[in-house]
Amino acid sequence: MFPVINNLATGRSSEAFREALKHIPGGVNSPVRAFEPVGGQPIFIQSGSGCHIKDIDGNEYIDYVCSWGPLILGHAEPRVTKEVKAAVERGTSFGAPTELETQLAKLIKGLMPSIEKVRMVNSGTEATMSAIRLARGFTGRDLVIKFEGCYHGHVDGLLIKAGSGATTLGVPTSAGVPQGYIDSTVILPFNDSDAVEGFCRERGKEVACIILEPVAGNMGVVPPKPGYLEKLREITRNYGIVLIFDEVMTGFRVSPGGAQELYGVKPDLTTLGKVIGGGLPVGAYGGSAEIMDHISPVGPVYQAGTLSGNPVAMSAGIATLEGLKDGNIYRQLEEKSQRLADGFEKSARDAGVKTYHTRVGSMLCTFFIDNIVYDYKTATSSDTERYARYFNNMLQGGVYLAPSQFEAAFISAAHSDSDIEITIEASRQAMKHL
Ligand code: KE4
Repeated sequence: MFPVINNLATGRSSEAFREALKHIPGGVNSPVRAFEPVGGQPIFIQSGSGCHIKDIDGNEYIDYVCSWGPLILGHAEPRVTKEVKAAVERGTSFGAPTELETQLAKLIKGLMPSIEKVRMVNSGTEATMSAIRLARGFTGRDLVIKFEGCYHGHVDGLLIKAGSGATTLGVPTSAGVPQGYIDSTVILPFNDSDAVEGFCRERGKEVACIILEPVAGNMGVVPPKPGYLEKLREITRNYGIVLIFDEVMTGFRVSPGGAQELYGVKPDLTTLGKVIGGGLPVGAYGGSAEIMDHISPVGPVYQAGTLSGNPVAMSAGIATLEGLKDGNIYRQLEEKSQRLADGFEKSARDAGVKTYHTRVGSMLCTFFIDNIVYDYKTATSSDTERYARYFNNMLQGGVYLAPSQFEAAFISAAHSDSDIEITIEASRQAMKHL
């Protein structure tokens, strides 16, 4: 049965979007939600349960956005919901320490041994912004190396050749970023360690940090080439550069200990978000005590936040990480993700559609391209119009993918075998009707 849903342009979501446009820039509070790159209008969500979301017209979808990664246990997960409700009833915020912050810090440290101390913030952006300031304060150096297509939130100095919505909406280098920031940010191609080695040979002693997504998830999913992360670790050690793994997306997603566990490469600092908030606003950055003790009030690098470590958000994060301790979850995520990736690939092949598929753990991507993808240049040569048609065919088929080629699809513990089969069938139909 295809299409399943056909009131996307005429229903209540359309009215809600018109109303939102009067009050909110683009009608959305984050650009990637706007649907511009895939045409049409965003659907307004009424509720979510497990791996399903329902829009305000009553249409139901199998969700692979999962709030852009946080909901690895699914929507309205019973344990998370219970802990959040209990926390709210004890008071939502005190602006004073609670034991919940220490509890979440210990859970994070237990899963990422490279982290000896961790500071909670309220978003991935705050985490990366703070980690960079810390690296600069710790080294006394100014330059930051980032990679084309990696996205680290809307930090001024990193909105240069950035991925995610910045690339999707055609502004990889944002307006409003002062020249001084641009001069202190060095952009190199992802997955090219020779480029890093060459730059550091000339100016390595001026570089405070290298920040990267160890698995890029904001230009579509682009895994590191074999040996790439190890080489960056060697170069940064040689030049006294702080290596920052931005694991906001990969943390507790690609393995219990994130990409640093999966690839066996320990960074100096790690930034986190998404999963550690379980759907509430939490970010964090952490690393060796030697570096982290440069942060106020211990050291000279200032960083603060009214709601940092908020007890309600901490409760959601703790319940989520505790929920991930179920030994079968990662095995099941791996199996389901592999089956879905195979199904997507076969649906394209059987329809004669040229695609390139990538997957690391339970984050995956289908590029509409007839060659391999290993960096920003190859990723952005994908046929985004074809992706848009595929996205809309899948949406009409009751499957909610990221409304951009340059994002990831996420699988949660709540996606059942039946959901995966239904999704594969929807993809077969969507590919045939491209
Ligand atoms: P937030 O400030 O959005 O919490 O986190 C920024 C961030 C940092 N680092 C990585 C690797 C990230 O993926 C992100 C945010 N990811 C995007 C989706 N690709 C968030 C979605 C959005 O911008 O609305």
